[in-house]
Amino acid sequence: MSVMARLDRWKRFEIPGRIALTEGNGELGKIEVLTRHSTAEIYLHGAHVTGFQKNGEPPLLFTSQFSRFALNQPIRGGVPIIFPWFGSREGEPAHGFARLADWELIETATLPSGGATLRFSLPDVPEAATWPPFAAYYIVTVTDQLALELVVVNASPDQTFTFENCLHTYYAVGDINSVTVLGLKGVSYQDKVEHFTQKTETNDSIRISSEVDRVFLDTGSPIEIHDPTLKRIVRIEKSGSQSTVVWNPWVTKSQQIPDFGTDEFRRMLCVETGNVDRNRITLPPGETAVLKIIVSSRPA
Ligand code: TA6
Repeated sequence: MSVMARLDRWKRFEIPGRIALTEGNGELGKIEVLTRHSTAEIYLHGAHVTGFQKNGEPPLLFTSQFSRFALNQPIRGGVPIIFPWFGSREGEPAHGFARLADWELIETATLPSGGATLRFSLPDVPEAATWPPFAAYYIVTVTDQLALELVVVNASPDQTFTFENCLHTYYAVGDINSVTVLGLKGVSYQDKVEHFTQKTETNDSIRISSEVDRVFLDTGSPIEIHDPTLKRIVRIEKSGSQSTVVWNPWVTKSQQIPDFGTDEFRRMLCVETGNVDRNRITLPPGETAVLKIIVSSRPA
């Protein structure tokens, strides 16, 4: 069946001039969003936002030129949805099964401001069978900002549901050497580059000049990425999140990642928002957890 034929069942969610279903890379279904202030693109595979760009600004998100676009493979860049676990897990795909699933588009709407919102739901996937029954939704709101909301409902009548989640956002930067990250002073973190050594951030701002893979815990603070090269400050407001992860693979690690260009680390930085490790969520029966980020940018 052709891609467009497969996308047919979502045709009713198209909104002329705002939301269009198209064939993306690798014959995957892609949604193009056009608003008064910005454009965005979202793959149904992983409900993966691969692009967001405000009118008159360079792209806000980075997606690798070497990304795979295939079922059973995560997309490299944009915003992978990490759920229900973060990191590696014996015999299972890294970072959970949500980013590998084809999500269902269940609702679209325009906003009075000229923006658009799209709602996705995670279908029943075989990998979910060993977890308590749950429902997961993802709401993408595109205006002059990008708002992303991962909603998880524990559908079990009697079991708690314990999981990790993370919006593993790849931001585009002009030159990694000149970028600073603000908002993490005084926060303790696990340094994955040094075998999970526990440390505390003492600097007002973080500079990246080698491989960085830090899991900051017990922090609800907003983060800013100051980018003098692009003359832009990116601000990440968050709610329902106690963890922030900062990742740049730098030279050696980049070379080990097959779907990542050797030099691409210079133009990206992951600042990820979620609940991992001791911040994992334990949801009582019938309860809902909402993880939300609002990403905005302003001139530096
Ligand atoms: O969040 C940082 C991290 O967990 C790193 O350790 C790193 O390897 C990265 O995510 C990318 O993981 P992936 O499975 O997408 O290759």
